[in-house]
Amino acid sequence: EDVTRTTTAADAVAPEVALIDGPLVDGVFTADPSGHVWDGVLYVYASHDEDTGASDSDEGGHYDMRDYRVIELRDLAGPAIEHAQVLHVDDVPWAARQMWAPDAARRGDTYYLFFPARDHEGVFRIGVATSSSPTGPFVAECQPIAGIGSIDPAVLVDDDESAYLYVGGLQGGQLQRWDGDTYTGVDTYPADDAPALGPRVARLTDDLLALAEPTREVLVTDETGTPLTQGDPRRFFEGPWVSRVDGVYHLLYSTGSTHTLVHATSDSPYGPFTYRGTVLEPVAGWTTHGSIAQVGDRWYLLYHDAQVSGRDHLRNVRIAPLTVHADGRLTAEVR
Ligand code: FUB
Repeated sequence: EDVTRTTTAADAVAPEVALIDGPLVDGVFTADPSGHVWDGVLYVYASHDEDTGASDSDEGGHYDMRDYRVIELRDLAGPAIEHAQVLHVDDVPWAARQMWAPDAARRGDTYYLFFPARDHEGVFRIGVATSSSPTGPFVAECQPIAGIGSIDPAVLVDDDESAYLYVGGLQGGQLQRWDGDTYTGVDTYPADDAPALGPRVARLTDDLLALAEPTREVLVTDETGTPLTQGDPRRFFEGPWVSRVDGVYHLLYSTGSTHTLVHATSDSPYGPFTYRGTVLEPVAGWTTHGSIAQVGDRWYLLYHDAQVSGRDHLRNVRIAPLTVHADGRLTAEVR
């Protein structure tokens, strides 16, 4: 298989900046984009969706991804370069299947790929792999990161170089089976009128390979400081992502069954975060998942949808301009 694939340049122009219109890459399904700008280049770390024949289930068994892709954008108008052979499940000793949403980080000359996968007992764990190149290939650590599980890792490297690892996803993502840092194997959801289950966060060690502290739950509240309840359509479901915008920490996440990408703000990477509203209205397909990245002086949303395939588990990564409103709200301009 080719290691790289290239799309044609953009055929649509946003009001101020030319952007690729439509999927960033053709001929391959990609999802769960995590965007990072390093040395002026936008790198998008993505799941690689495939139809392996795995059966559909409430636990997302048909999201049966086996490897990751990196999409490199030196110009937002294109072309986009897709790098394959970044990390494959067969090269991760502890992982059995379902390489779900990844993220990446850089420290010094080393690039880190954080990823979830089910282990050989069917438990979602978080792994880390390293490379000397932002486009891999990455070499995985032999064991998953101890003291943390579930899915959808996202790493914030703060201005003081402290790095925080966020994780979490309900239902197929198994967050409801964790009691703190212990996997119980039992689905335990709060009552609809009780505080919702939040994602978890912990600071990473300086080498980014382990937790420096136990995880803690990230609380999301309404504007009065009252925790969102499990029955609230705005509550957390999966896909946590934290970025600092104008000095404020923004937590993006998917609300799951209400299919909306929303955000909440805080003055601390640990929260509590105050719910602020919708970033992206529901897209085609059951899942929604996004990240934001600043290129030059403008912010962009990376997201996916299932518009091309019409099938929930075969998605395409896209980019849209993001407006940072004067009151701190974020909204994407999807055309
Ligand atoms: O891609 C598999 C799962 O779907 C991700 O981990 C979730 O965030 C959702 O996008």
